[in-house]
Amino acid sequence: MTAAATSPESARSGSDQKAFDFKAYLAAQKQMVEAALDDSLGPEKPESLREAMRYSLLAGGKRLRPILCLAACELAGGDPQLAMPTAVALEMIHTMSLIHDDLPAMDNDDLRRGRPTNHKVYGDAVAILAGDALLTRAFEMVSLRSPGVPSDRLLKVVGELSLVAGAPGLVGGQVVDLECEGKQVDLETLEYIHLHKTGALLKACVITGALIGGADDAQLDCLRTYARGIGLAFQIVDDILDVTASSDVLGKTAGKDLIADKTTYPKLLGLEESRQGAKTLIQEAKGSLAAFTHSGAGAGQEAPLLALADYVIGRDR
Ligand code: GRG
Repeated sequence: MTAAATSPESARSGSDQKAFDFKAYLAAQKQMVEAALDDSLGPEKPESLREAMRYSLLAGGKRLRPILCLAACELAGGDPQLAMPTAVALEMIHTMSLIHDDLPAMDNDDLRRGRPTNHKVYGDAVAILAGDALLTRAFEMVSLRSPGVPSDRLLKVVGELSLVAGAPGLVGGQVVDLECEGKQVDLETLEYIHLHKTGALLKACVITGALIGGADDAQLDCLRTYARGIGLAFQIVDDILDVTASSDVLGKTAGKDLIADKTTYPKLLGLEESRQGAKTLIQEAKGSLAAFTHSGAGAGQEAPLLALADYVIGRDR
């Protein structure tokens, strides 16, 4: 498929969501994101580090995070191309977290995105350093490689990324997750883990995209509600897929939560109630976009975020 045949514009017809061709939109966005990711790592040295960074960054994946960032920028009335370096940065942070999560000292996994995990190929030390280099490159993408974006907006984006990558986000969620292995965990703690480990980065995708697009405070509030809903729903679906899907389809080891004796939504609530909970969160998330439907900059541009919310719950991997 050519980029022209599947451009985001050709995927949308006016503001009518029924006429929005999500499949074409997703394919076009993914293609653009893949190209930007490929461009983001130049001919740097040492070659061994570059290879390890590229191995995981270009290993495929749904690219949901960068696509959310671009869609939120557009919804806020901005040019999504201006948000591309930040979209790449978010995928770098995500990839770093996967590399570190798979290490023997953490989840100790052999398979990710359908291939051997980074440390299985390059060794633990290089995997740790490749993750570190991706994390720091993410900040470089925003602060030094985002032409055309006003610096006050970039500063806010840097702030969001530093919060999400650190103790108030991924690291904090991961620590509590590790501490809870093999223990009885209540729903409140489970929600804490997922809002930090998974939800925080998804929220940062939406908020940074909207910041670059020039969203005002009221719009950012609506988008925070949207992002919280899809973030939690995403993780509930992840827990469900861990017990219902195969490793082949997932591209990572299925049944891992059971093996590690982790508390999950299906374990606490059962499969059916978990599915229902995810559905409710997605309905609420979509409802929070109502403010964009008829007024303001970006009105009529909510179709991608509405469809992405449905994608979160309908995904099979
Ligand atoms: C070192 C700063 C620093 C942070 C790392 C390891 C860690 C702290 C956090 C773990 C975060 C983590 C791996 C959460 C799981 C999130 C999740 C459900 C990932 C799967 O995302 P998908 O399905 O994957 O979007 P693809 O491959 O499609 O991108």
